[in-house]
Amino acid sequence: MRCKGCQAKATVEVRHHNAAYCNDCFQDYFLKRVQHNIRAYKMFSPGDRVLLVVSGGKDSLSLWDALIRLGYQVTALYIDLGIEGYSQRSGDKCREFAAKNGTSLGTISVKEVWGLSIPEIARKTRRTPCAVCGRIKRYLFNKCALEGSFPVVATGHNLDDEAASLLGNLLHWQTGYLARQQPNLPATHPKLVKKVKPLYTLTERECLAYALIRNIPYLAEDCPYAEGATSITYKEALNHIEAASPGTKLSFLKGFLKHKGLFREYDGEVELRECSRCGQVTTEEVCSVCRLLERAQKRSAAQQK
Ligand code: Q46
Ligand code: ZN
Repeated sequence: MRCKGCQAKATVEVRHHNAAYCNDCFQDYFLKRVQHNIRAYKMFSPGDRVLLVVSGGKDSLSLWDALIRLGYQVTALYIDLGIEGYSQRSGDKCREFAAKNGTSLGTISVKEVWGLSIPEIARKTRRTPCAVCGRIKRYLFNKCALEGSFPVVATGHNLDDEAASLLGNLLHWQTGYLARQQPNLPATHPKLVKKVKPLYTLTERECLAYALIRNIPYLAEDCPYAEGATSITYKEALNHIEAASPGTKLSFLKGFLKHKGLFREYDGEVELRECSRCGQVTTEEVCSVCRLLERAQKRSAAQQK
């Protein structure tokens, strides 16, 4: 197969675009897609300070690399979840990337902030680690962005993540989530920072190819709690369809975004206010993270008596 860009021998096949590229042209293709997504959804401008949440995996580190190369003002934030072994190894990859690129990395540790790690909070509140983790990560990156006066937070969610999340929301008719699922979530309150996903049209495989070509030191292992997650089942189902009909994942997501207006009426006008304890945005008197942590800390104190 020949490279679509320069006719040299191709190394990466991009089946959903019916194309193949050599290593150099694939990097150009990847950077162009990221740039296009940022512009098409008005995610941020070259002068904006962007807070990028990195996990040590191929997606967020590839995005970090791409944003640096595209000349954006990016600051990375690593959230240490306190997952034994895994968090140390994922943090090491982020630190290695930062050192290799002569850039800095901000870190916030869940255990240092609240005295308990994600698995401990999950155990004490009898929740699944992922349910606790998602909520706490969103809370922390919004807080860090506000404190650092960043107008926008970027995450490394890719096409596979977005298509799987769309499939899950449709299967369960989560109309509220469907109304809000988009690659650019504007700030709807002065204390909520805009959230964007510049990789939303790039597959997991494309991010992996970019990371390998760029020699990015990413962590290849999955979080131990990812096993058995329903999102993985949805990804597998979509991969199965994609193999038989390349391009389905992308057209599924793009078609949804085009017709998203159909779900507008479900984007309930909820009244947002500030949590009476921590000041973060919530719909109730006390935010869900403060309530969760209060329960976990009470149980922790009771067990120590
Ligand atoms: S890190 Fe957290 Fe994921 Fe691990 S505990 Fe679940 S949500 S699987 S992206
Ligand atoms: Zn709170």
